[in-house]
Amino acid sequence: MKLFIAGHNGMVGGALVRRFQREPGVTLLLRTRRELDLTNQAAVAAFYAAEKPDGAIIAAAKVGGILANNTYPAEFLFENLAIASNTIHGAYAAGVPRLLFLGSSCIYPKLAPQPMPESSLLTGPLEPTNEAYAIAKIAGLKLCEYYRKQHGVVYHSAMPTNLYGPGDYYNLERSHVMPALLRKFHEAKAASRPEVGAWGTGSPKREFLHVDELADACAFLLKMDNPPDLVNVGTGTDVTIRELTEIVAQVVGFKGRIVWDATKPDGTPRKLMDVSRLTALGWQARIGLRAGVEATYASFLAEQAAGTLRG
Ligand code: GFB
Repeated sequence: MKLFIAGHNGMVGGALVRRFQREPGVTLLLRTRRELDLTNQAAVAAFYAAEKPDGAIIAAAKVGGILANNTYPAEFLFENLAIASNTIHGAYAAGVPRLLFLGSSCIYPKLAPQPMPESSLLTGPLEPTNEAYAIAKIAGLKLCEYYRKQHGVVYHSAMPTNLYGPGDYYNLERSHVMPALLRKFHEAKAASRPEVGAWGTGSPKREFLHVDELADACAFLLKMDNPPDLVNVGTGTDVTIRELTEIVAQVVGFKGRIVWDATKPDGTPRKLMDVSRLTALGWQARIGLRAGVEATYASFLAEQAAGTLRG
């Protein structure tokens, strides 16, 4: 199988490359952003027509944490819509039979029942801080559903919960909470600073999945003859942001105080995935949060030592 992984330099794409490199019979087709601009419809169409992959995983997206999503909604909507439409329609036009599109747990309504089943999609208003990103991801998953329904191609989607792991983005203004906390605690410890600032109130709850587990779930779904149109990928358990800060501080060895900045947004109060659909199909997450944070801190240190830390 010749498999195109769109976005292979990102955290998710990198995990997919590691996972599929050990999958017998798979040859990876990869393009950097410089080689192929996924927001350029003509370039994407020409790429698919020339390469004719047997399958594609769309892990390319403009992503960021709560503040980046809230500050740059025009870019988040436009770029992600363009990537979804070009990569999905382009695949169909070139006769690619199989495609897996990756979304996000923020596609579900702000006040969805917890845990959130796939059936809660489009049943209520979205969380305002990431509405733009969510609308682009909803458009992408619906494109897959409709191309499958109308044209018979096996295009389907997976919705991962909040992800973390090697290759994350550590810019303090734009990153997600986990890389931000790892970096803040690490730098405060190194400088013997007595306190670290964290955003919001600490009371929102989030579910965290190690990115290698998402890659494994993608491999599992790609092997199914008849995968569900939409499936949640998560651990099924969540923690408060305050609990997360305690775990990350312990792992890093920061012993000072945490000062909460309530002028920064909390975002959605809770977004725990209902993972019963994927569990019933036979896949479930195994990496516990503490072990995952320890592994990610080790990756952070290795990336920093190698000069490859992003952000
Ligand atoms: O990970 P995060 O940026 O995004 O923030 P979301 C999660 C929670 O952690 C929020 C708090 O309540 C933040 O206020 N937090 C505490 C921090 N300290 C920090 C910090 O130093 N940095 C950051 N970034 N947060 C994103 C969406 O939402 O989740 C995306 O904006 C996407 O669209 C992604 O869905 C998975 O979980 O709130």
